[in-house]
Amino acid sequence: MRKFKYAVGAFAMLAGMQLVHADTLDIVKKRGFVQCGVTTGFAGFSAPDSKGAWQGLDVDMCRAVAAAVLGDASKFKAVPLNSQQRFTALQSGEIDLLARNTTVTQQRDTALGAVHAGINFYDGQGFLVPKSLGVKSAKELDGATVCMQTGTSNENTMADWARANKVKYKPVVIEQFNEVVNAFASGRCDVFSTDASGLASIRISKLEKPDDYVVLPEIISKEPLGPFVRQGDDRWLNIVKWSLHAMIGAEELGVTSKNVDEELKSANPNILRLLGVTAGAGKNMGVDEKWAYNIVKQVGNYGESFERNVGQGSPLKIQRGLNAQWTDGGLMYALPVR
Ligand SMILES: N[C@@H](CCC(=O)N[C@@H](CS)C(=O)NCC(=O)O)C(=O)O
Repeated sequence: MRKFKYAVGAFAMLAGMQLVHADTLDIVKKRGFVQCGVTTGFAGFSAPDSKGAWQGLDVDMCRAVAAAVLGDASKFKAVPLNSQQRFTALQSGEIDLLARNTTVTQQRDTALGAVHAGINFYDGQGFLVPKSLGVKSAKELDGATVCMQTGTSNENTMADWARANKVKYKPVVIEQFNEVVNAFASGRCDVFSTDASGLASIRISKLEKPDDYVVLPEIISKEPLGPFVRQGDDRWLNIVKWSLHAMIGAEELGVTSKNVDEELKSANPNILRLLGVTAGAGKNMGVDEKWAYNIVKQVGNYGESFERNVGQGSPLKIQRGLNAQWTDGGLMYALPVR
């Protein structure tokens, strides 16, 4: 009986330890796919295409991690989450990775059991208004009704900006994305305020007559957007972080989905290390040496992903701006693979 009790105790301890030390990399390898938290449908960043396949700059983060860990970018499952649900889904283990236009803030990075793994889009909060409102600048928004989504950083940023600029406004805050968009489209509020990327996406993909709307020139905050993982799992954090840096680094090195096979014979040692011809980086992370090769071959480098999803190859036509490479005056600066 006593022995039995000890055995049960030891088992419980072990189970507890396993929970604490849950190794997402092992779990994902065993499961065979990545559970990736995305939006409920936000064109350019994460939205299903006409065939139901999820596409977007953020979805490419899911695909890159699947390619790095499982050798196949299609081995992920998109878990649609609204703004309010996202951190709970990460905390509870429902998702391995949150890849969904999420602003890195000090509070989110420390107090929610989550930690960011890099920045895949530098953004800022702005305002979308119908042209018929006759407003040219955010400073003219005194007395306006402002639509925002529950659980976004946009609510607080708007409040801070309005206080600092002595602008009075009435917030209309709604939990579901489509409902808040409909409230704006039907004139229940004068203004939609969220990240500039969100405004570009809403204008093009959600409003019947995009030309009847205009994004005001003011950007009132920094919204660095990036993937998040759970705290306490550094091996997994590294995989997500380095998957992003592999995409950014490949662009800097001129390695694309088209030329990656030729680049296996490159004379540049940085390229040979990135692509696993010179071994080491994969072993360091517990994945195949072809991790970054698979990312670039199947998903593309950061610039390819940007242009295809939100840039010139997409309806959004967002300029690279801050998201250009550091060598082109932007902020995208890959950490070296060596
Ligand atoms: N970057 C901001 C805003 C992100 C956000 O959730 N934006 C909304 C409005 S564009 C959204 O993506 N909604 C899509 C959804 O809930 O499915 C944040 O992290 O709080």
